[in-house]
Amino acid sequence: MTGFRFLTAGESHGKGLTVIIEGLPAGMSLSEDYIARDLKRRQGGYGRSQRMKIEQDRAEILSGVRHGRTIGSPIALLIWNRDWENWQQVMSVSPPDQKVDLLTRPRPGHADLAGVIKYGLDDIRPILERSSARETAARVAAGAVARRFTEEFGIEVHSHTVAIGGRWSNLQEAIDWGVVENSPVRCADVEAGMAMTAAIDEAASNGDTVGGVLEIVAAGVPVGLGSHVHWDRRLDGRIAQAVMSINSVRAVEIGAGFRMADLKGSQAHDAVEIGDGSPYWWQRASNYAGGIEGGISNGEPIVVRATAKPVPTLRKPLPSVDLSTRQATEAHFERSDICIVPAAGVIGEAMLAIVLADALLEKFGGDNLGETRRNYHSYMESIRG
Ligand code: EPS
Repeated sequence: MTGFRFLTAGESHGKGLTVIIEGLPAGMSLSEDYIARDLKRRQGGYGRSQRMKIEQDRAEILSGVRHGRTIGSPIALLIWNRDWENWQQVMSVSPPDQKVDLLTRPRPGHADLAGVIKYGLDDIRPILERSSARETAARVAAGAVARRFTEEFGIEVHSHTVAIGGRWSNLQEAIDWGVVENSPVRCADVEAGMAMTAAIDEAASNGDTVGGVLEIVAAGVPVGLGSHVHWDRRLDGRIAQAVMSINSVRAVEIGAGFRMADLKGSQAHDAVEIGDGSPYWWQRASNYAGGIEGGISNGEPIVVRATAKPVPTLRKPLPSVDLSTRQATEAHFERSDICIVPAAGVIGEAMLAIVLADALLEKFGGDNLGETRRNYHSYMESIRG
């Protein structure tokens, strides 16, 4: 990442989460209210834990913005953890006044066991705190800043839930994003959405959890982002890495993805036709490629799907071992989400917006937004002919 760079810091029950973002041009409008919208969307979704009732995530802008516009310097954001109050001893920066119990029963599916071994610890707590999906609040804040930038170029990034707990959306027609935003599971197929909430209820009553599939769509991406010339410049590779890095994600596909395995060459590609000039003089008959060919955006919507595994923290815990006694036992349980697929869609939007902001900056550069926009418009004019 050379255009849009960001780093997050923070533990799940520490004082808060911070992000530093670098690379955006000066002159872009940005507000805390704008970022708050995506943070709120991330906290929603049927099946979230009690933690979401405690937190009301809001990012304070500490730097990089003056009088409502970016000034070209790094943007620092801070999200306080309201739950910190209840964890002051456990997460105290200085040695605690009281004895704090060690966590020694790793949860299968989480970073617990491999983490304590790797970092040479006798307590799972430091691993759990940073591997928690709480970190994704910081990513969504960074993603909102990236989204604000991509909007300047007419790009819209959305997501919706395709499946939860084996209940699949059957929607054939175009997605109504308004329906998605009003659905408790962020599903465009209302009937399938009801089956998904029932699957979450059933898992909850059994002390279990469910995963699923989410789809992220970016419309309005110009042809020509990314490149075919090196593995690390390919847009599809960059998107796959970004989406795979989201907690719980275990598989990523672009366009027809895994379904390509069953198609013939004559069925799997998108014929090129003479278009009507909106936005180009050519058009595609279909979008099996999911908007990317040869690692380069081809002007069609970018379509990414990801599978999120069921949350590994279980009220009815799986067998584990105790690291202190070396006896067989059950995994640790504090509290847990039953399903995070709707939230994972919002986090996926953030990661896709970040990759697109990075690729836009790489292609169009610019130290102020006017310069970036001029470069973009002159390129678009030149390819429209
Ligand atoms: C999360 C906060 C966490 C979990 C969840 C995501 O809060 P706590 O650990 O205090 O309950 O709700 O984390 C996980 C699903 C996980 O596996 O770590 C959040 O803010 O999204």
